[in-house]
Amino acid sequence: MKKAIITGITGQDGGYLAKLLLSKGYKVYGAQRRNTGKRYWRLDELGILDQIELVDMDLSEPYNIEKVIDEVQPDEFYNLAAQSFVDLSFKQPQITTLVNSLGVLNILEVIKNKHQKVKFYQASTSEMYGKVTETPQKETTRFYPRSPYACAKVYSHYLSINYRESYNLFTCSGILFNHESPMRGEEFVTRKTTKGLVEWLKTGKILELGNLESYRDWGHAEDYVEAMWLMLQQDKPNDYVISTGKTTKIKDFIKKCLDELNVKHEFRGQEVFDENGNYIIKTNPKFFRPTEVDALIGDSNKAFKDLNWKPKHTLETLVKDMIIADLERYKYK
Ligand code: NAP
Ligand code: F7E
Repeated sequence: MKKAIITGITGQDGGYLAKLLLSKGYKVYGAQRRNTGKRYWRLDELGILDQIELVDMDLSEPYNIEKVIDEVQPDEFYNLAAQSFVDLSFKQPQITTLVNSLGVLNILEVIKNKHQKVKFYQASTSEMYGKVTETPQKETTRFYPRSPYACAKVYSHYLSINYRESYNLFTCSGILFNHESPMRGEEFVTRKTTKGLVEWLKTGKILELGNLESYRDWGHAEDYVEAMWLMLQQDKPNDYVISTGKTTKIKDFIKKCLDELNVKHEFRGQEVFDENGNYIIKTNPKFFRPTEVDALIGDSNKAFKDLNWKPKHTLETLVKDMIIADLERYKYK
């Protein structure tokens, strides 16, 4: 039985990846940090909480990383833990860097010093392309990070490559473009929209958003975790862009959600009104960022060819999945 450690087990991707690995017969160790919040709702909804062995591991603490890897002796290590909210990284750049950069260094040092056979996956991101220098973006496109989050991820991306080249470790980075799902955190624009529109339907509470003009290449998290696993099953480690190759404006994502809910609406600039002229969505400047990533679209030909990976979902099935889940959660009839 293969053993895998997944950091970020309480996050969106952690849950889906754990479900995938369990279905393939792995023993899954879910690494969690100390937290007093509502933590296991995703693992509960996915029906896998009791099949995962939870272990304590904060990425900013090298000693607990070493102890857990020593005890578990994993075959594969998926590093999904991060301060992943771009907006917050402007307000908390140090904690973002500590977890997203030095946290990765802490793991790679343990693997290099004591566990060279462990295959390592690093969660890199399309945010590294930032102010894009080439369209579509592929593995060789120059990075131009636009937030402390993206800067920290560029560091860990290159560190993973450097440890592969310096010490012959099996390290892979997936440069994943935005991927969403019903398990997405409520602060990200897609889930904020699906949850917020359901709430508006139920209570009339106006949804407040920021810049709706940017474009994202959105996929489904369920498809993307499969690509992570495939990377670690190859003969040689490598880095891959994972994306759909289609890009959509935030406004059009919102429109698709409203259509899915059968709500007649009208956009006036960045704001949205119902058929009686009442607000559905209002602009709030506090959700604008100091620097924006305007347009992302990925080229995943390398992953299609080497990994034989292909997404099964479309943007339409993603929207449907997210809307249905929020309607059920918030019992809107
Ligand atoms: P997420 O839902 O925000 O989950 C992040 C996870 O990291 C949570 O489990 C969180 O634990 C954990 N974490 C945060 N700080 C930690 C620390 N100091 N020590 C240990 N764990 C810590 O993120 P996601 O969407 O699943 O994304 C997974 C990874 O892929 C992240 O590294 C993200 O940056 C990257 N990524 C995401 C996307 C995307 O579109 N989703 C695209 C590209 C790359 P708590 O529950 O305790 O907060
Ligand atoms: O923003 C705009 C915002 O926070 C998308 C993370 O998983 O994907 C994610 O980062 C866009 C931006 O995702 C609101 O300005 C407007 O242009 O959903 P987001 P993100 O920043 O693209 C990448 C690949 C990651 O790696 C990250 O970890 O939507 N936007 N109004 C808003 N965004 C938010 N969150 N909230 C708003 O009210």
